[in-house]
Amino acid sequence: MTGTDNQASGNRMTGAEIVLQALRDNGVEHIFGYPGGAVLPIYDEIFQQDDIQHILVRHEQGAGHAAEGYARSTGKVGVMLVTSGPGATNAVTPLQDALMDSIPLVCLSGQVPTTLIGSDAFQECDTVGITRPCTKHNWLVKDVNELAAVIHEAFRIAQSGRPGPVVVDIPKDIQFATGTYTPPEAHHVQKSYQPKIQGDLNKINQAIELMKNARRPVIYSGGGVVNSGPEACKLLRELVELTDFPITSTLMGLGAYPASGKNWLGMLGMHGSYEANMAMHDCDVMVCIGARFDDRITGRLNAFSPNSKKIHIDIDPSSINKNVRVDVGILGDVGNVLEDMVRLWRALPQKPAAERLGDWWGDVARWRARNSFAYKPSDDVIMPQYAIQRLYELTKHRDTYITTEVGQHQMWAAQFYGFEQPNRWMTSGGLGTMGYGLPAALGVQIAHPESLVIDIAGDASIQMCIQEMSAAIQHNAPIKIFILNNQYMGMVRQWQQLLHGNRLSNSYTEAMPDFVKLAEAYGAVGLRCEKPGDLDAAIQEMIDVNKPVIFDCRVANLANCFPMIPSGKAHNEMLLPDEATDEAVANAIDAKGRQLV
Ligand SMILES: Cc1cc2nc3c(=O)[nH]c(=O)nc-3n(C[C@H](O)[C@H](O)[C@H](O)COP(=O)(O)OP(=O)(O)OC[C@H]3O[C@@H](n4cnc5c(N)ncnc54)[C@H](O)[C@@H]3O)c2cc1C
Ligand SMILES: Cc1ncc(C[n+]2csc(CCOP(=O)(O)OP(=O)(O)O)c2C)c(N)n1
Repeated sequence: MTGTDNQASGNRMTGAEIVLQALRDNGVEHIFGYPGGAVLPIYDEIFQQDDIQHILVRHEQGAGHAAEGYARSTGKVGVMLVTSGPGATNAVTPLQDALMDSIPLVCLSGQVPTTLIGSDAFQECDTVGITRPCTKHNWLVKDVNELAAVIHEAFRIAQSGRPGPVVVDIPKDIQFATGTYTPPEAHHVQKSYQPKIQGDLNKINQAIELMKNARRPVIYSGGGVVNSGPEACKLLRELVELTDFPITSTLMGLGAYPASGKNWLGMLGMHGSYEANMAMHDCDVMVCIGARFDDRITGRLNAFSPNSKKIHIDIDPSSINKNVRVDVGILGDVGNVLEDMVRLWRALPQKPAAERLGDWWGDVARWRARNSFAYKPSDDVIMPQYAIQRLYELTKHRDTYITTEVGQHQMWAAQFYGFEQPNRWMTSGGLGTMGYGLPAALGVQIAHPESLVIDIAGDASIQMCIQEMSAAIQHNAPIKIFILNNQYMGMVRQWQQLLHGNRLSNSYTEAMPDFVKLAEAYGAVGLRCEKPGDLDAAIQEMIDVNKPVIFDCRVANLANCFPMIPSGKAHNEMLLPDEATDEAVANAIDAKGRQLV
């Protein structure tokens, strides 16, 4: 009997049927999961219907990251399904990842029967206890008649306000029990969670006043603009056009304003551009839109943008004044607040004179001329930055989505791949989870089957969730894994070199697998490229193959990612490429005292 038949028979259903019907009624088309004893009734229901597609992954961490990629690239809620015990504990990393990056996820987990809870039953763990700190909210459902309402509420909480992950833990006897299904329309929302989305007009007027009189303004935008949706991104572009303020963005906000836009300064922060960080340091008015003053952005807090008035738009009250005290805090959804801001700016009786920003744009031009992403090109060896530049040139006119793993390659991707639109860039920013990119690419490809989906990876990170190649093959997801293979945990090696006296402790990837053979073992296509002159043709081959590909791009082993603001330093103390210590690179030794160059 399908869920629809069940509705006809007076809304009486088993718990497992309720789960499927609630997913359908919340618009779910895909779920990412892995079965086990405590979720078998739900899997049995999945078997008997075909309107929700289940994507079988190879590890629950993969299910979570795939659901994150799916969510970020579509603006919908990502759904994962795991069994009790190890299934639930394996889900912890993606839950925390989604919490830190504000990604809406609903995780359904099986639990041992209610009568066995607390008895150290087989595959029992305290899922709500373990996931409480890494979710926005979680529930253990003990009454089948509450199951539908809890799932509807889970979807509402995951996507409203500051988006985030939620867990619904469902004991096996509740999945078997029969109860009443209530549709979302009949569901009474919890009064205690009603995020404020409309900004206070007085505050917005105060912000306009500061912006109007600014002589050295900067817009610092973040992931919250992408969270708010395409309309918010349009309004951001409109605000920049109207005010002519320079704009930078965090790693999480890339694409909300186009990289080709004339006011674009590039990403800011630890590996951000010189012009973005100098503008943040020297500005007199900072307009922070949907960003959270992360430590990768602020550097040393007491030296952060010392002379500016700060405006902060955020939907989460706990985000405002958390790390940095601001002068005007506007609580609300970015889209709504920007709509008011644009309207009020347009209605100003006297527009501020454009010339007042002349000197400031002069400063920006000088900083830009510093060319802080410069690197030494080579004809013999592929420089990692060059590899990203070529990847960008050969894919920019296509319908492309990029995911990443974590490390230097992630930062080079952020620096050298120009994002023109939001929701095209999926990366693990807050938790920095190696292993994120491959399953996230799978999730993106499931949502966008016709698009080109590329995971820009490092040789170490890719080995953390490599098993999902098998899921990609099974589900005909032709994802491309573009590994910048430098034979090191490059980001760790860079820190060891610059901050730990060149002692490269355990950051060399010995016993590297042959990635081409590995791809073939999974039934995918393996490609390798070692020479700059061969790169374009090899990338083109990767694009043209309609199958999953692992591309082993052999790059310079010891290239460093600059600029870099060392931990605890201020924005104007950043290390630039030509100040990099070539000597230090030359003197690097590994744990066995071997010279590395
Ligand atoms: C190796 C590594 C290096 C890194 N280096 C850098 C770096 O150089 N530069 C950099 O920028 N980052 C860097 N990061 C990422 C960094 O750690 C943070 O993840 C990132 O800076 C946070 O971005 P964000 O402030 O935009 O916040 P997000 O985590 O995207 O948070 C969004 C903010 O917007 C709010 N919000 C959400 N939805 C809405 C809405 N609808 N309306 C209003 N507000 C909303 C949220 O409450 C939150 O405060 C690095 C990460 C790694 C792993
Ligand atoms: C799960 C996890 N463990 C450890 C780290 C710490 N870490 C950050 S970057 C990095 C090295 C990444 O190496 P690789 O994937 O080869 O990328 P590269 O920096 O060389 O581009 C490590 C170990 C992490 N971010 N995530």
